[in-house]
Amino acid sequence: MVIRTLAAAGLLALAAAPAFALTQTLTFDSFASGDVVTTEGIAAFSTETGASLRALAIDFGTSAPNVLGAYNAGGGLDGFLPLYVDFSVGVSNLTFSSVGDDDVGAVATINVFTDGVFNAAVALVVDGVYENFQSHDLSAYSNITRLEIVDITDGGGLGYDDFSFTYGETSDVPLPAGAALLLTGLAALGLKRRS
Ligand SMILES: [Ca+2]
Ligand SMILES: [Ca+2]
Repeated sequence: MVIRTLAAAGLLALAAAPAFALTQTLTFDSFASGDVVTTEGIAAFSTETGASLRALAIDFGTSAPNVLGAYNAGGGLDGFLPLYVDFSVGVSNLTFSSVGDDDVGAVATINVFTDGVFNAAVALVVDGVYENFQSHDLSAYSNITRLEIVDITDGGGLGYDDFSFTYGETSDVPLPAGAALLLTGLAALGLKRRS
């Protein structure tokens, strides 16, 4: 009876335990310049069929040496190609940088998908200072599963870097293991009480 009450209290405590999150920042800096990038961390990167995304050594002074750039089927750098980012699990607190902006204001559209469905179209706004990393904050959205950066109009196109996010906030604790630990602990408590 005592154990059962303790177990119930313990399970409640487990359920109410603060959720934890892992953080990843994808920098493309572990690639050699020119390498094709399809995945980093829990993200998959893609663009139009036949084109590719590559790590590109352009030192903008922030996250050296590489940024992510799109190359067309002919092998030429083409910053107007769309960028698609798919996350293997939903992510939150997402920020990323665009680089190489030449124009001022909204120069692309970010389609945000959450829990697998389209949620919002957000303007990608830049300051026109080519050398600056332009940070974009999507922390208003939780459980982002896909980003599409499309309709790029910036002169010469854009590059990207430093996708940072958290994930695994719901529960990454394997329940059987957690429950086993809990029960072991409670059994020990029960034994102590009896002695
Ligand atoms: Ca980088
Ligand atoms: Ca540009």
